[in-house]
Amino acid sequence: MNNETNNLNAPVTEKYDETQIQVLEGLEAVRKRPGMYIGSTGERGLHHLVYEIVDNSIDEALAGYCTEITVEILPDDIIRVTDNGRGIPVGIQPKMGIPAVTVVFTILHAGGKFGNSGYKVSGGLHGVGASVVNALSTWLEVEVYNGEHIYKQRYERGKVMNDLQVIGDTDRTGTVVTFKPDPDIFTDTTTYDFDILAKRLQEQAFLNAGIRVRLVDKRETEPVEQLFHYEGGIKSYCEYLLEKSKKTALHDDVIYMSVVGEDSAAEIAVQFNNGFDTNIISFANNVRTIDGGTHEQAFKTALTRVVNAYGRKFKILKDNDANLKGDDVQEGMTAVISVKLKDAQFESQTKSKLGNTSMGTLVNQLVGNQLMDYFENNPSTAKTIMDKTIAASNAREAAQRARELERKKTGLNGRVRLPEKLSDCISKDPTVTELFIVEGDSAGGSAVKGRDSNTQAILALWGKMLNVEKARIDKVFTNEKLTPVVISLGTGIGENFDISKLRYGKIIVMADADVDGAHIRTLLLTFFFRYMPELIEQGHIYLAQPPLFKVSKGKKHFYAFSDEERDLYIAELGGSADVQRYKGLGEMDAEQLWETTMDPERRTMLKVEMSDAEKADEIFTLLMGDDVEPRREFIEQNAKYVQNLDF
Ligand code: TTJ
Repeated sequence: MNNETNNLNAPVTEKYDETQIQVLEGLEAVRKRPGMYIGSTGERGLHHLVYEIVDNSIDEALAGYCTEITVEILPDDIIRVTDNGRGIPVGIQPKMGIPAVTVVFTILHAGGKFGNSGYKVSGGLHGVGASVVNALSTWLEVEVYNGEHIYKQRYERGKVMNDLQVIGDTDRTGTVVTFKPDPDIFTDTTTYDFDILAKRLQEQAFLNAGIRVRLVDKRETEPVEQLFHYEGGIKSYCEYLLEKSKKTALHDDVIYMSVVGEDSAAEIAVQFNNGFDTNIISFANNVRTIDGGTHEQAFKTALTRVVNAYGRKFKILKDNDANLKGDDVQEGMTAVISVKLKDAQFESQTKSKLGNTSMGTLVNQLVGNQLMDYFENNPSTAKTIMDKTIAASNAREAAQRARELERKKTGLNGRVRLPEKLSDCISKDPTVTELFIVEGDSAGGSAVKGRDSNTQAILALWGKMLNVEKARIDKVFTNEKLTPVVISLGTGIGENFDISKLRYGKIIVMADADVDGAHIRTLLLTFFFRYMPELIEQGHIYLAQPPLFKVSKGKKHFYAFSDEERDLYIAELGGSADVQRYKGLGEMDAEQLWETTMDPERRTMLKVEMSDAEKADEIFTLLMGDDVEPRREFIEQNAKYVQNLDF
């Protein structure tokens, strides 16, 4: 780089004129389509201007010549960036015939030509440089301190206002750039947000260990200042992220790995905590790669491989144990990955995914070598990480088994498929819908025919099988018989029970008025109590009351629900009445079932109430026994007589 001082106040040459025309056309394009160069003209774009300038100072720091960068927000939201680097060269650039510093600020895409870090970012929004900032500023002034003189040049909306001038002498070196974003461009806002700038500058300080980055807000009378300085670099970043997460580290030292190649470099900091989240933050050439890419992928793959290899080598993993998975290793992990490379390729829509395969190879080797060494040299940390990973793996497998069991139990496999034995109603409004759980297929058939299909659904259960099993209630719970009930209700079961998903407001158990019917009622109530107590607590469970007798004479008939009632009707009809005893629901036709048991206008039902859950549990336990009588008593005690239910 030609760094000689020329006669800066010499008359403008012809060549200067030609260049100037090109320049104006270039920067005019930036002002016409600012979004193409800085992404947006909103708040993001406004802040992007600062990053574009600061990136130049960071490059100088990477080159090893700059240790301090100061960003000031001055009154009127004017930005000033100062560094203590070598200063932008002021000598005449041979090709253009104008000072290099003028080229930097007036020629599009000139940014990067003067940074000699070798890692300049190509593509994307980054590295378009100082000329774009200049083009989008009402005015911009640059001062260069080269250890001898202070040089200054001013631009307005990208146009050179004066030749580069010497304005004084100095023994210091550095660059000062001051600019005012153009409100004609940034029409949303020209107000800077301290926190937005702070976050980005802090990130840059973490990524460039040792550098001092200061942010000073001078807009108010009392200036606000923050200094970002981390000797630990990305190790400090990891510690900072842990602190922010409020989790506890599982090991004191952050694991750090780094490699510097010829045209590339990679460094990784990792720490595990007692939480469950994974936080991986990756960068390429100091640019955040939100979508990851080759560096991040290689890190994850190599990490999993090393953890498994270590586990096998030291028999922490048994021969027939399966390999630990990436997700298990990464649980509760914070990692910062920072890579630098020539000709970085950025992919994905947002250009925030690193594509260079060579970087995958480098990171893979880095982790493969250095992490294994670290584990072998720090066995207690290695053991802690192994234990955490195995715990995560066990938890994941247990959760998987539980999900499968749940699916088996409820038959819920993603989308709900209603049971075959359910004849659903038309309405989906649980404030009006009812589910009749009916014993036996033939009764089920009558119920389906007789019902009001608008609001009444019928679930036919079991048939005769249950009688064989008698009181083996635990078997009933675990086998498939209650599955259709759970699916029909829609609530799920146990831990996953959700009453808001209940598909029917009334669940009516309709069983025969005999001992077997009582048995079935008890089984169902026990099931509801154990697995869906809210259904009982919130008054959703009812017992249908089918008649025991039909008393008829000629065209007249009455249904009787007790012996006393029967005798009453016989007397009323005068002696020779015909008495039919219903042994089961199956003996009634659809019409009869409707008018005696199902019609909301005429039916009688018992509402099951559990005022004292603890006491009820005891009763249920009692009911598990072989005696039928206590069960019948229970039903009588816990069912409240309600007529013509309408609530
Ligand atoms: C380039 O190589 C020769 C010595 O100077 C190198 C250089 O350009 N250094 C440099 C540029 N330091 N700081 C900058 C810089 C600082 C700001 C605030 C803005 C811009 C555009 C560049």
